[in-house]
Amino acid sequence: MKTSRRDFIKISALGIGALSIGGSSLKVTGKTLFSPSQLNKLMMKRTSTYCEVCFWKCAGWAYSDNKGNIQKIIGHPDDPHCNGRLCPRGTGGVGMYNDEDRLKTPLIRVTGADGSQTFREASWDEALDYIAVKMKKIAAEHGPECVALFTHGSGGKFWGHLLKAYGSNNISAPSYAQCRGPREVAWIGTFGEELGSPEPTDIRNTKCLVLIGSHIGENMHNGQIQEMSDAIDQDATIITVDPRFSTAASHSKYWLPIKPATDIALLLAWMHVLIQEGWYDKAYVEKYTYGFDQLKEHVKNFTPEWAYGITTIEPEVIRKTAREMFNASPAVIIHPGRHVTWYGDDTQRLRAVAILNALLGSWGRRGGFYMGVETSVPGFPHPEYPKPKRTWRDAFPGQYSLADSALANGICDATIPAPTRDCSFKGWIVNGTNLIFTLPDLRNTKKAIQNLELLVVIDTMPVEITGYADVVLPECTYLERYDEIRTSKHRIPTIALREPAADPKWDSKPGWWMAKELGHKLGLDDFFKYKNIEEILDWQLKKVGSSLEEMKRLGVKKMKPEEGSLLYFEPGTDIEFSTSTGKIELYATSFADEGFDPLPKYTPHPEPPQGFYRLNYGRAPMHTFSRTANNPNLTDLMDENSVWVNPKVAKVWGLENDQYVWLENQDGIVSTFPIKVRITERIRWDSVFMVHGFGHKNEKLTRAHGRGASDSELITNVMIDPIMGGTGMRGNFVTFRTEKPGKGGLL
Ligand SMILES: Nc1nc2c(c(=O)[nH]1)N[C@H]1C(S)=C(S)[C@@H](COP(=O)(O)OP(=O)(O)OC[C@H]3O[C@@H](n4cnc5c(=O)[nH]c(N)nc54)[C@H](O)[C@@H]3O)O[C@H]1N2
Ligand SMILES: Nc1nc2c(c(=O)[nH]1)N[C@H]1C(S)=C(S)[C@@H](COP(=O)(O)OP(=O)(O)OC[C@H]3O[C@@H](n4cnc5c(=O)[nH]c(N)nc54)[C@H](O)[C@@H]3O)O[C@H]1N2
Ligand code: SF4
Ligand SMILES: [Mo]
Repeated sequence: MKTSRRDFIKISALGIGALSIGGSSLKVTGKTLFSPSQLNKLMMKRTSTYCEVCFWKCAGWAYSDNKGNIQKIIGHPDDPHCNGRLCPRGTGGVGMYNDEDRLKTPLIRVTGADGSQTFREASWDEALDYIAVKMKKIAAEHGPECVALFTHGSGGKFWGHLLKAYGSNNISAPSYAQCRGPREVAWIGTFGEELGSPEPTDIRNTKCLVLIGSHIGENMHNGQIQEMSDAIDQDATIITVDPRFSTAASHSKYWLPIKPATDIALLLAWMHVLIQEGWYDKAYVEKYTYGFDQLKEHVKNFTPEWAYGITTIEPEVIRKTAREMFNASPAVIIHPGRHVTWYGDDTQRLRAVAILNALLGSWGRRGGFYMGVETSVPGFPHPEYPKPKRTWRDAFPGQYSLADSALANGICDATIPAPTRDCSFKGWIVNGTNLIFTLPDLRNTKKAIQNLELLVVIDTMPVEITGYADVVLPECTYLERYDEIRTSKHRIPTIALREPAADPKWDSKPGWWMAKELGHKLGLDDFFKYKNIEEILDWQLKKVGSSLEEMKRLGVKKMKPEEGSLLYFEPGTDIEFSTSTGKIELYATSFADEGFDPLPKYTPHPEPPQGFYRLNYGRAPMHTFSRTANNPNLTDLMDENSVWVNPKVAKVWGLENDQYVWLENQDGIVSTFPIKVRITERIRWDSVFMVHGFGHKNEKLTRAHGRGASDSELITNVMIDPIMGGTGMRGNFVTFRTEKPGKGGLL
C-alpha cells in the first residue's frame, strides 16, 4: 500500500492525560455572577487580559483563586470594545484554559518501518533543534523565501519577526483573503483607506443601519452588538438583506430576503433610485467625490424593475428602503460586512457598498462612519531585516495587483510545484489557524502539504492541521501568557495589556518564547536582544508615557488622540483623501489603471443544479470558527451544528426534524459526519444553512469529534476574486444522503 508522505495523525496523549485540571470554572451564563468588588473581596487575584476567543479583542480582568486557578473573566469597564461586558464566548474563555484535551508537550512525527506514522513526545530543545536544522537546510537549498507563515491571532507578531529576520516576508492570515480582504481593497479604492478592526461604524448614533449579509447577533462582535441594540432602542431603522431570516432580520423594519448571489443588482438599483430621485447628499458629493457623472450614466438603466427580476425584491421595497436611507442621511450606515468572500466578485460588491455610503454622505459623519483615531507603540529596536529576493507575488505575475496583503490561498497554491515557477514553498509555519477548516478546497490544501519539507504547527489544541505537522509546538492559552500590547483605533484610542493569570499548564509555552528560542538556534540572536517579553513591553510602554507596572494596575489606558485628528467632519471642511484624485472615488481610478471595472457591474452566478441547494454558512453566538468546538463551557451551550432546511424541501425529501443526514456537494464530496436536520421557514427553498466550525475529525477532541458536519470540506468550488485573490466560498451546492455513504469525506 502506498502511504502518502504525510498522513493525518491523531495526536496521542502518551500517558499525560490523567493530570488533574484543578479549579472548575464558574458556570457561563453570559452574565456577570460577581461584581468586581465582590470578586476582590473573595480574595481573588486580578490580572489584566484581552480576549483571544475572537479578534474583537475585548479587554478584561481575569480572576484566579489562591491556588492559582483561573475562575472568572469579566469585561473591562473602560474598554470601548466591550464596555465592561464580554460575550458568552469571552466569558467561556476559561474553558480554553481548563480543556484537558489541550496539547501538552512538543511532538515530532516519526514513520515506522511499515510506513505507519505517529508522533513521539520531545523536549523543547529537541523540537526546536529539529525545526532549526530543517529551516537552515531550506534556506541553503532554496532560499529562506521558500518558508511561509500562516498566522491568526496575537502570536503572529513574534513569529512574523522571526520569519523576517530569517529572510522571508511571506506572512499571511486567513482574515484577509478568506475574510475581509475584498472590503479593504474596495474601501482603499473609494476612500483611500481601509476599515480595519473594529470597523469605525458609528452604530450607536445611527438612524438607519443596512446589513447586507452581516448577521450581527449571530456574529457576536461585542461592541457592535451593544451599539446595534442601543440604536434599536432609539428607533433607528434596520434594513437587513439576507436570504435567511437571521437574528438581525428579526429585529429589522425591513427584511429583504434576497435571492443569493444577486446583491450587486440590488445595490445598483439603490444607486439608480437615489440619483434619479435626487435623494443623495448633493453638497457632499459635489465637494468630496470624483466621478459622479460617470456613475449616473452607469446606473441609469438599473431600475428597481430590472433588479426585481434578478433579486426577487419588489421594486416598491427597493424604492421605500432607498428613501429610508436618504431620510436618515448622513446618519446612515450601509454596513461593509466582515466575512465578505462570497462569490468572487466581492471587491466589486463592496465597491458598490462604498459608493452608496458616499452618495449618502455617511463617511466621516456622525451616525455614519467615524474617523478611527490611530494609536501605536514603537517597535523594539532590532537590526534591519534582510531583503527577501522573492515574495509570494512572484508566483502570480500580473495577477491580484490590488491585494495589499499576502494571500493564504496563494501561498498554498504556490506550494504545489508548477512548470511556470522555478521555486515553490517548502516550509510552512502555521500559528493559530486550523488551515484544514479555514482554507477552501481541502483537496488543494492536502496536495500542498504533501509537497512540504517542513510543516510546523503552533496550537493550543490537537486539531486537524496539527495532524499533518512534522513538529507540533504546544502554546499556552492567552490566559497564561504576556502578549503584544493591544493598540486600537476607536472613537478614543486605547492600549490594553495581556498578562498571565496563571502559569502555563503542562509543558506549554508562550509564542514569544518559542520564537526567541528558535531565533537563537537559527543564529539570529541580534534580533532578539531582550531577556523576556516584560522587557519589551516595559520599554514600549515607557515610550508612550506608561509602564508595565501602570498597565498591570489599569489594564486599559485611554490615549490622547493625535493633534488635529477629527472624529467627524463638518460639511465644507477641506479634506484630502488618499486616492490619486484626492477625492472619494465613485469612479475608481486605481481600478481603471489596473484594468478592472472602475464602476461595479452585476454578473449572474451559477444556480443550483436540479435537486441541489446552495450551501450557506455562518456563525453561532456561542462559538468561534473551529476553535471553540471542544471548549467545555461552550459545548455546554451548543455541541453540534444542524442543517437548516425549508419545509418545502424537507417535504420533497421526506426529511424529519432531528434526523441525521449526510450532505453531498456538486463535486461528489460527501460530509465525513452526518448532520441533524432543522426544518425552518427561516431559510429560502433554494438554500440550506449550517454553522461553520463543527464536524471535527481529530478523536483527541473528546467533545468535538464527530459532532455535526464541516462546511469546509463541502467547499470545493472556489471563485477567486481577480482583483485581490480572495476566495469566494458560496458557490457550492449540496444534496441530501439519508444512508451512510461507502466513501468518507475529505477530512
Ligand atoms: N468553510 C469556512 N471557512 C472559513 C470561514 C467560514 O465561515 N467557513 N470563515 C473564514 C473567516 S471569516 C476567518 S476569519 C477564518 C478563521 O480561521 P482560523 O483563525 O484558522 O479559525 P479556527 O478554525 O478557529 O482555527 C484557529 C486555531 O487556532 C488555535 N488557537 C486558539 N488559540 C490559540 C493560541 O492562543 N495560540 C495558538 N498558537 N493557537 C491557538 C485553535 O486551537 C485552532 O486550531 O476562517 C475563514 N474560513
Ligand atoms: N459568534 C461568532 N461571532 C463572530 C465570529 C465567530 O466565529 N463567532 N467570527 C467573526 C469573524 S472573523 C467574521 S469575519 C464575522 C463574519 O460575520 P459576517 O460578516 O456578519 O457574516 P458573513 O459570514 O459574511 O455572512 C453571513 C450571513 O450572510 C447571509 N448570506 C449568505 N449568502 C448571502 C447572499 O448572497 N446575500 C446576502 N445579502 N446575504 C447572504 C447568511 O444567511 C448569513 O446570515 O463574524 C465575526 N463574529
Ligand atoms: S466579542 Fe466575545 S469572543 Fe470576541 S473578543 Fe470580545 S468577548 Fe472575546
Ligand atoms: Mo473573519
